[in-house]
Amino acid sequence: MAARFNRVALTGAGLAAVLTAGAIAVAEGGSAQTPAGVRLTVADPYIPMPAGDAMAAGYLTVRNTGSTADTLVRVSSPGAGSITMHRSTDTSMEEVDSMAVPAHGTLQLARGGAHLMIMGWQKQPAVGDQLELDLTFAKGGTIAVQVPVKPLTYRPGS
Ligand SMILES: [Cu+2]
Repeated sequence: MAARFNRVALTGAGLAAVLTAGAIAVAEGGSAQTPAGVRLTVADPYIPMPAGDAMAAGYLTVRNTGSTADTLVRVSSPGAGSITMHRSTDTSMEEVDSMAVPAHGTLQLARGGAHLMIMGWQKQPAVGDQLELDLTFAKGGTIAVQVPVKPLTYRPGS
């Protein structure tokens, strides 16, 4: 029994070390000893003002300038009860568990494509408000983004 517990503890320690290495790679970039790893930035986040009070979509672009692919595995917010990841199909949309962020690539959430579905707002959103989204990646850790609520007709760059 004791041996078995030891093994579990060791496994946990190994996992923590891997996560720490990932976090260092994000903070300091690549080095000679570690691969360039995962380097993530988030651009152009916005939420079109929802028509009703039920739900809103969230759009943003995740850029990975590192040489290691990553995966968006969870999105949460202190200001909303439920945030799910959706991809669009020809006729509708479906929830997915994760979204890939390729090495030297982008994950783009945009109108007509993949998006976040935000429900359970703590207060009715208004244009000009900001909602914090916490994006958790399998390797890159969690990035908190302040996402502005924009008019329904808003397009990034306009
Ligand atoms: Cu959706």
